[in-house]
Amino acid sequence: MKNNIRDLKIFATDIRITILKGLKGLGFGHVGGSMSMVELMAALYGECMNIDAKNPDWEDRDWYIQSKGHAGPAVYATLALKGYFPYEEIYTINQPETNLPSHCDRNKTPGIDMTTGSLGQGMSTAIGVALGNKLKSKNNYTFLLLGDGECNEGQVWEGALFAPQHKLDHLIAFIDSNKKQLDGYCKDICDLGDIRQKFEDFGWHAQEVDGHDIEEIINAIEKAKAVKEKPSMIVLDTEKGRGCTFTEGVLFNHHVKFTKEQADEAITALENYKEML
Ligand SMILES: Cc1ncc(C[n+]2csc(CCOP(=O)(O)OP(=O)(O)O)c2C)c(N)n1
Repeated sequence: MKNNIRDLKIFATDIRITILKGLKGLGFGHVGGSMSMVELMAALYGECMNIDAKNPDWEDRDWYIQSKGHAGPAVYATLALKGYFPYEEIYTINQPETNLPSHCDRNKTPGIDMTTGSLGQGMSTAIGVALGNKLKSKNNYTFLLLGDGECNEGQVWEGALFAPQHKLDHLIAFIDSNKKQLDGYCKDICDLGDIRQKFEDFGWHAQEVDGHDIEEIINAIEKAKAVKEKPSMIVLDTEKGRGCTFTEGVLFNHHVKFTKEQADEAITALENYKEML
């Protein structure tokens, strides 16, 4: 590993703090699904991705497709901390004239590789990018994040068939398996069953790890990079709303309203946690 794990945990905590700072002015947002994917952001942008914040369109960069586009605040917080744009822009999330709309838009935000929001589409785009790079004999990776609720979309399963057939071994996908979608538990709406096993059965190299353990995620990415002639799926066992005092353990925490006091309390708790790391 290039970085030590403590630094990556601090980075993850700063991502959570930045999400809250960014949404505090509005008092609402997709907090639940943003918080559950934070350790993935820390692993990818803190350790694993070959990127250059000063040159976001660099042709040979690793790509990141945020298919669950409603969790844009988690990506914006990460990009702000990495210096893709001035940190102060985070205070404009989802406000008029912003470069950081509620759902990700590649024409607005430096570092955003796909405009998303309609669930399922990221799978097709990530495959297109990975296939294009393979045809050009490039070695860069395409990383893709899907939600578990998003996996109810048929488009995901079309891609699940296509990627192994075309041996897209530089496509590394993740599912944020936080067990919930917009209006309840995934198992009550359209049960995915053993989603890791399903991707393995479709011909993917498929792993499952603790999605809040940065080291486990990094190790899984290293394993995925060593696999030849198969795309990789890494299922992240996560908790929706993780690490935020007013969403953790709350049943309906997909899109939440909160007060400035609640945001400040959550930020203080995270600052205290950071001190103890
Ligand atoms: C095609 C499509 N259908 C419905 C929606 C509305 N929608 C937005 S978020 C969401 C739930 C997504 O759940 P999941 O993928 O598990 O995301 P997470 O829990 O990680 O936030 C839904 C149904 C959408 N954005 N796109």
